[in-house]
Amino acid sequence: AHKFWNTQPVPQNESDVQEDGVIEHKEVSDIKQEPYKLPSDFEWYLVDINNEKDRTDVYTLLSQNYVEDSDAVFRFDYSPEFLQWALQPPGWKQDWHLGVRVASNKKIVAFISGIPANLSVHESKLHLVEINFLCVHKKLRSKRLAPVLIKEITRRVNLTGIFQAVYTAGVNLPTPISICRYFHRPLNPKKLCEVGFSQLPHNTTMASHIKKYKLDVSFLNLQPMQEGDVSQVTALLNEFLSQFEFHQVFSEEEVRHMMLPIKDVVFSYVAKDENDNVTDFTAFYSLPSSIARNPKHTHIHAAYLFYYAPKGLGKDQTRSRHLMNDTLILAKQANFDVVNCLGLSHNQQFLDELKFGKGDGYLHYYLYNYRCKTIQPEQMGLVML
Ligand code: YNC
Ligand code: MG
Repeated sequence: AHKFWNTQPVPQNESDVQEDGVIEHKEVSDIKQEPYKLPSDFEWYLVDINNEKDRTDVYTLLSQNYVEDSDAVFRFDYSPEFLQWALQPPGWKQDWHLGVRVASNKKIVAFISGIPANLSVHESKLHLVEINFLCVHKKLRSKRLAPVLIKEITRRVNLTGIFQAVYTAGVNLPTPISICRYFHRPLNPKKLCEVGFSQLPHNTTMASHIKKYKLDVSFLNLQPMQEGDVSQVTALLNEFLSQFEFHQVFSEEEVRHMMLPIKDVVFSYVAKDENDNVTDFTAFYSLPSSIARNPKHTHIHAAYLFYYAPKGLGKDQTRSRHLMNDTLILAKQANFDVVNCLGLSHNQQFLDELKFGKGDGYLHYYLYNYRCKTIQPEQMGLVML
């Protein structure tokens, strides 16, 4: 019984996904012009993410109220600079940076966002929005505010002629197109034990635990990605991703925005051959988690594996392992405590060998207003922030 989701154009159960296609056919002229009503005392507010005050206000809401682990110890702490980057890819709209404020004191107490993207789903091309950063202040939970945020962003997106969305969540809703497990590769195993993120295995000393995760040899001469690499990275990445049943499709402008390095936000590297052509690409983003009530540490500094493309497109598994080994070394050099990733696309080629451990969490992928036969994790080529 999902009071809200049962009213929405999403498959209501697994037996409803035999054939791909649009669920509900709508037109812009069918969409109402007036915003949905909020409870009195609250008002809609379009966030200006380039304004420092607004950016800090959204950052504060998320840093205190966004996604936590099941024990409420670790909470995502996306930085203000990260949010400024994540919310402004080519074609972004302020109309889709939707906040809710308390009318009296103008405090931002809820948020949801959308950004445009292109996906390929079993060979069909979808121009849609990625929905992310849905958050309601802890004091306003369970009051059915989330469905109002979802309906209002849907209305705003529909008014631009877009009728599909993709989103991910830790929770199970009607109906996942794919479920991917989280994996974790310790870089600072001692700290991860001190904060309770990992446990020292029985019959193991800290010294041997630390030794296990040492990284020494690097294989490829990875260098920070530069502007001049954008067109070759776009071609290489799109070719790699096109192997998967479900994948994002990038324009050069999107690669320029999403993949070029930004200090403390996104880290990306290329390997080149003797003719200076890009042969391999790898990227990760910085997403720390704050730690509740720890005397010694305030944050886990986590690098999340973003997109990559090895020479040979993953047909040579050794190359994939070498590329990821060197990605781990670069994350270690940048002072991250752990590299996290999902068990999707070709990641099984290196997870065991490079000592990633299985996590407790699973990420569910969903489509809005599009039916899609279940995607196996190894056929998933979309990584969201
Ligand atoms: C969730 N994560 O099932 P039913 S992920 C979607 N995504 O509805 P209330 C969710 N729906 O079951 P609360 C959801 N979590 O009765 C809950 N729901 O049909 C559903 N947490 O609403 C839930 N951020 O307001 C139920 O619940 C209804 O006050 C209950 O608010 C929920 O960004 C939430 O995990 C998540 O801030 C805002 O708990 C709150 O609890 C919170 O009474 C911590 O809501 C942070 C957190 C979610 C991260 C994310 C993706 C969101 C996708 C939203 C769906 C987009 C659809 C496509 C729209 C565009 C379409 C076009 C074109
Ligand atoms: Mg609520």
